[in-house]
Amino acid sequence: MKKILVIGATGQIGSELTTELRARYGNNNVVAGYIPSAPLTEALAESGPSAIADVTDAKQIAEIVDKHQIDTVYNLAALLSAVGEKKPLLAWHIQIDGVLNLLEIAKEKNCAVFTPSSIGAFGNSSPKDNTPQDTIQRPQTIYGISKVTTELLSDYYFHKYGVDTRSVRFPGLISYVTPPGGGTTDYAVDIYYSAVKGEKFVCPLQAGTFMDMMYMPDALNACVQLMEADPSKLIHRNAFNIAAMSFDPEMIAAEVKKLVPDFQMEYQIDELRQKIANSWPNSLDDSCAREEWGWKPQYDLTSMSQDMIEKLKIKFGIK
Ligand code: AKB
Repeated sequence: MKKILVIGATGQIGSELTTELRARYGNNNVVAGYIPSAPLTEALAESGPSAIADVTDAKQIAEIVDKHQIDTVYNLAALLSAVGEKKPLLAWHIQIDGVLNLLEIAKEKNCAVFTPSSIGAFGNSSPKDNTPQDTIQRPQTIYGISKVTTELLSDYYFHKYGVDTRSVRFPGLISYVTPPGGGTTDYAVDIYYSAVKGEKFVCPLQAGTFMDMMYMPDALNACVQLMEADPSKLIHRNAFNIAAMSFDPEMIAAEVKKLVPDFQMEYQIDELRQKIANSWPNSLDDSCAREEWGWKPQYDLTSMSQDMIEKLKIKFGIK
């Protein structure tokens, strides 16, 4: 049985991934790593072991790995794209120094490592449509720079030291459980919350801004499926393009309106987010992930919207 540490277990992905991993591998085999400024929920604290795990503190991470005999680390600590632009040095510290700490520990203690990359690892000079797996990556944000560096380090530690590094380039992730914070794709989560609460949604991105998005259950499956994949089949050790759907604000608003007929949206453009979104791909080519480890998403915009609205109504007790 695997012994897993999730760093960033209270974040948007980590909170659900920790629960999913505990269900698959047993509660006691998954340590929820968190920092005091983002404390554990009662559910996470009570369902299995936990530890303060600041990825920038190498000694602390090494001690957790030793104490719990960890063999696999999911590292989800990150500042997302928009907030990273406001705190670039902190983003660098967490996403470069932190990743390097972890890879050194993984090399010494023989752990597999998953640190996600993102569509943010591409930039203005990357092909916009059906962006290939291997292409130009010159991002304009510190978030993107840190993700490209993580990809290169993952390759380096795999080829030089045999560390079992695996990763995906996540699109915008949509979930009704833990809200994201400080991302460029967050509008595609916020829109559902506004619709269910009967509020007018103020969209920060222009109509016609296309980006790849994914429903959280597919994202969680991607993490687990990739970490379970036959290593001999994996040609890419930096990060795989994965995709499920691509839409712009008009398309998601139309889908929401089908389910909440009174829904209304207006535009108030956030310049920083718009600039970042303009530099990212419209859609990714995920054929390498499909071929090398059988990636296949379950949700499209319609089925995701139905589930989001249904689950949010339950969450807020709305009939
Ligand atoms: C963000 O918008 O910063 C993230 C991402 C696409 O990596 N959701």
